[in-house]
Amino acid sequence: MSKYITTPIYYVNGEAHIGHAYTTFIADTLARYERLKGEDTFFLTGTDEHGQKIEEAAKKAGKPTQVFADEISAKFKNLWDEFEISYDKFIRTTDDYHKEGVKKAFLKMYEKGDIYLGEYEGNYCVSCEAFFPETQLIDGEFCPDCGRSTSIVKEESYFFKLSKYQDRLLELYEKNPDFIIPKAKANEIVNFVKGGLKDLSITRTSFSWGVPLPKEVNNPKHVMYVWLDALLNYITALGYENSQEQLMYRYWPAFVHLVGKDILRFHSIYWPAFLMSLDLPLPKHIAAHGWWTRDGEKMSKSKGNVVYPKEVADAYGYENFRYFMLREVPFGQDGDFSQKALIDRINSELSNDLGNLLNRIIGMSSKYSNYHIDSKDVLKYHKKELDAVDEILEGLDKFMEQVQPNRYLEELWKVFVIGNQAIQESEPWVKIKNNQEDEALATVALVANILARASVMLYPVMPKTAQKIASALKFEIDNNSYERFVNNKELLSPFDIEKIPPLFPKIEEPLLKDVKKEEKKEEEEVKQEKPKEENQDNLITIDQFFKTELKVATVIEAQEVKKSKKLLKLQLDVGEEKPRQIVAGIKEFYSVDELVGTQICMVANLKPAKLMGIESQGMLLAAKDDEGLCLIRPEKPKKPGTPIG
Ligand code: ME8
Repeated sequence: MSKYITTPIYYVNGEAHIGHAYTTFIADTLARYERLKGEDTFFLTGTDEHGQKIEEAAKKAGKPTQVFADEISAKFKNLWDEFEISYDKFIRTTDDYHKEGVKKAFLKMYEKGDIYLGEYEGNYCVSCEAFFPETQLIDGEFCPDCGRSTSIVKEESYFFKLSKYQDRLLELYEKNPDFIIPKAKANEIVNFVKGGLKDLSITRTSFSWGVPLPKEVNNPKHVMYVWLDALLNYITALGYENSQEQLMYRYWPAFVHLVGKDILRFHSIYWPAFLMSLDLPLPKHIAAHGWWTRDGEKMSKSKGNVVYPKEVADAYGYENFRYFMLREVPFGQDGDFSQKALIDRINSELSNDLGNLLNRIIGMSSKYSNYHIDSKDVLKYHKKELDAVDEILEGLDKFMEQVQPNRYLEELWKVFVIGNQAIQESEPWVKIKNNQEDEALATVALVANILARASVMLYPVMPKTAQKIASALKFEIDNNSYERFVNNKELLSPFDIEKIPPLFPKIEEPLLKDVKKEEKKEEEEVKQEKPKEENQDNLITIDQFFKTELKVATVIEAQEVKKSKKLLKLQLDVGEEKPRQIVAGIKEFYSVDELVGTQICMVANLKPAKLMGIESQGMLLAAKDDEGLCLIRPEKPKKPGTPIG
């Protein structure tokens, strides 16, 4: 049976970060695993290049859209090449064959009566390229996914009859409980579909950077909605309706589409519905992973805390980084990147458990047998240990099938524990002295065989490292060695082990600059610079001071700003006709309840500004030091609006 594995195609509006790397590493690991087993495998990745978001990003960069898309797409491809990602095809949605395939699919759905012309009005988020019902918007305006402002878009649009497929979709989820991985995520989707599916607007007239409709439809104003265009990449890459179509017969339906949790809905509802409309078989799994943060915080360019895969890989090693990402997080759950966690895993699991085991047998065999290792007595002295290892290895397959690389690695590591324990318990250094050479050498050979089998299984996650271990043990990792050592449990033929340098040198301290420490340093520098400024010309006249209108105000209402850790929204009585609204960063220091009814002091003539999209019409006065923040308040109650000065 063939296995077709895909990543999402990445938007070309920014550089790849660890979120993209994570999906790609998992897909690459699955593909390598399948090939190792001898499965006919096709692994697809690529870039998603149409839509308003890309058009706007190109404009901002001052480049023609295609040139901009070419540049960023090439960056993704180069990055994956540096990581030696073993994709079979890199698709770009601006490729001609893709655009032709998309038009053909549209026409098929149109001729079938699944597409009709209507009018769409809705709240559109340009960043997510998606419409959201009013009920889902935050504060009636902001996108529930990314928090950015949405705008009302009204336009003529073609619709796909998604509602027609509601029952078939529910049947799909019911009959195939592992269609969505992990299962916990399936409930959300089932409930969403049960809540009722509206027909889906699948064309746009408000911008032009997209695939035009097929000429038969004769409506050149429209381009295709980017998600219809994007999802179809999974079949156009296999030559859907063109001369390469034999790939379609060979690999479709996909074994798994790997996605992030934010795009699960598109893949588990829209995509199967499109395929049903095209009368094509459905993918076996949609596997959705969680979200990565850095040091517990959401990554964002403005915070400057985005983790770029190449930076981490250059500092810590490509495969160490890849191992960390796959091992750190149970598939489907959110994960946190921190240098501490990465260093801990490198030092304890890679260096202590695995690297040391290899060093130990290189060291012992150099002393006891001039590097020669012979498996002849392994079963005599260590059958129990080898059986335990094989039992673990036999259980690994299901973890890859269920897309649980972390569980796969967790289990695999148990065999290194068995190897280390065997050495500890049989103490070959004592046996050698007591003339029990056969037994001592059998322990060394046991560990060599454990490492041989385990390195084959480690290969999908750490290909080069695994090959290094194998070459020290004088074999190559490929389908043949998988058959020999893992499937048929063959023992290594006699060989001379190669003395290789330690695979995982210990890491003493963080190798990347730490965002938080850097921020602190900057703050310190700013603080230290301040007195200099004061000594210079920063005295003001009394007139300048009175340009600032300071007033007493009473808090009449306070509310938390959703999705913000710091902000509260206050309604203040400043003695004016209407209350003033202020957004202040005091949520960590004051609760809503303790503010209402109290008085504060404020700057009343500041130009209004927007914070998280909410207007703030002034600023309150507060003092902040290392111990926290306190509000500046009148000593006795004063009439709201009383001037200060
Ligand atoms: O969504 N942690 O592209 P994309 C984990 N073009 N994963 C993350 C992440 C994070 N912090 N940030 C993003 C698209 N991702 C579409 C796909 S497929 C037909 C079209 C993941 O470049 C995100 O969940 O915005 C998604 O799976 C992937 O990166 C691509 O995101």
